[in-house]
Amino acid sequence: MANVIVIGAQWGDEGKGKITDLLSRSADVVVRSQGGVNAGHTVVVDGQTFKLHLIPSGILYPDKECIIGSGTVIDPQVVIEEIEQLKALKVSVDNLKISQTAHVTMPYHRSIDRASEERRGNYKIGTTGRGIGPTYADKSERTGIRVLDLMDSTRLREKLEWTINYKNVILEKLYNLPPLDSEEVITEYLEYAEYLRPHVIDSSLKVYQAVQEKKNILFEGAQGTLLDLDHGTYPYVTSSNPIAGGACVGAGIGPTIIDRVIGVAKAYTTRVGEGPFPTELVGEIGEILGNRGAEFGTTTGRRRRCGWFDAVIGRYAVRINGLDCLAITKLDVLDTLEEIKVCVAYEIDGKMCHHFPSNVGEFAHCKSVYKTLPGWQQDTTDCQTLEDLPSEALNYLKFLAELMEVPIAIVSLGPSRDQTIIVE
Ligand code: 2SA
Ligand code: MG
Repeated sequence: MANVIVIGAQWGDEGKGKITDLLSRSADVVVRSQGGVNAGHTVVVDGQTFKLHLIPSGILYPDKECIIGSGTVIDPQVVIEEIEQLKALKVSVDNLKISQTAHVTMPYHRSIDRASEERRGNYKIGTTGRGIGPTYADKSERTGIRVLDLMDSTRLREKLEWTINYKNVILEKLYNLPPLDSEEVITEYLEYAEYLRPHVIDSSLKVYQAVQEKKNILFEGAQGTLLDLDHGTYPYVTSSNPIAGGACVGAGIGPTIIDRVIGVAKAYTTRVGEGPFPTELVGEIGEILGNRGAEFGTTTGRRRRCGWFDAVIGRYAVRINGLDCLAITKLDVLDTLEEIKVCVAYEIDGKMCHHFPSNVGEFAHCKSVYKTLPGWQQDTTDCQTLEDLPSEALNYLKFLAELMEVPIAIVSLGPSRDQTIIVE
């Protein structure tokens, strides 16, 4: 197992939750490095469905240490709700650790996220409205509140009195929203602080100690490569770095400790929120994928846009993340289709393009060039090995691996743990 990063190779929702849950079995420590409660992981264990937002899915194993790292943003209210839900389902959270240098999402972040989206009109991003962008913006602007501020009531009061005064000007003058009462917010957050205090640690040190003790560490990515702030489809991205490099930054470790990077991709493509999507299917097949794949956001319940597999994006994810291999999920969703298309290249202004264009203007008007493959029209949900798969399904997988020039190590054929083929 060693030290492994799992990342999303598309626009998020690739089924990372299931894959990390699977890999968690051989891990001693599971780390979330970036993102906040905008993420949504659905894990099904023994018929029970767990919807997790910030807590790593490794929490479902009592013997794993789960760390919410420094590069994440933490909405204490949501995390506490998540902890309470787990406790109600008799899942222990004693092994949950929260970085003291992670940033905290405050009520003004959520208000500003929603209000600024509204103000953008046609230029809106389609955020999850969870205050993610404004929390990271404050981090960059150096006006953020960190978990360690939350743990010190004097410092919290000092910082929040100043910050809320400043944010109230924005809320009132720019967005015509009611101002926040700093005393109320301070009281609320001091209660959260007491609840979370037993979990708060120096996370980078903890991860390093695990490295020294030769423990197996799994870095669990949230969102996906194309939502990366630097390398995604800007501005239709999230405000963190979901790519493999982001895992090192967010966890506070050096890249030399990473042994393997696994990319997770659906057998087709989905995206939530606004922004260009070359292989999007707006007609009947899009509906079939959406319904068979239950393509609704875990966090916001929004319907996900669906389209064919895009190998240009796949190759880009291989490059940007240095992927060693791929996990292909939801192959079974394609079971009923007569034929299946794969985007092998783009046509941009009459020119063929095999590389993902970093100019979003070009990306917005590129046309997909497809190769059509025969479907298998058979149920694959019980297949346990590659040999069990219909030959067309196997050919489809081989074609994807050839196009992306990386091996496929895992194939997922349904939500439960046993609907999985491990190739190597
Ligand atoms: P934000 O809220 O600032 O991070 O939104 C910015 C863009 O990033 C997209 N985004 C996501 N896309 C897919 N899945 C995500 N998580 C949830 C899930 C989504 C949900 O796992 O199901 O429930 O709607 C996620 N988080 C952020 C978002 O759509 C914007 O395009
Ligand atoms: Mg998700």
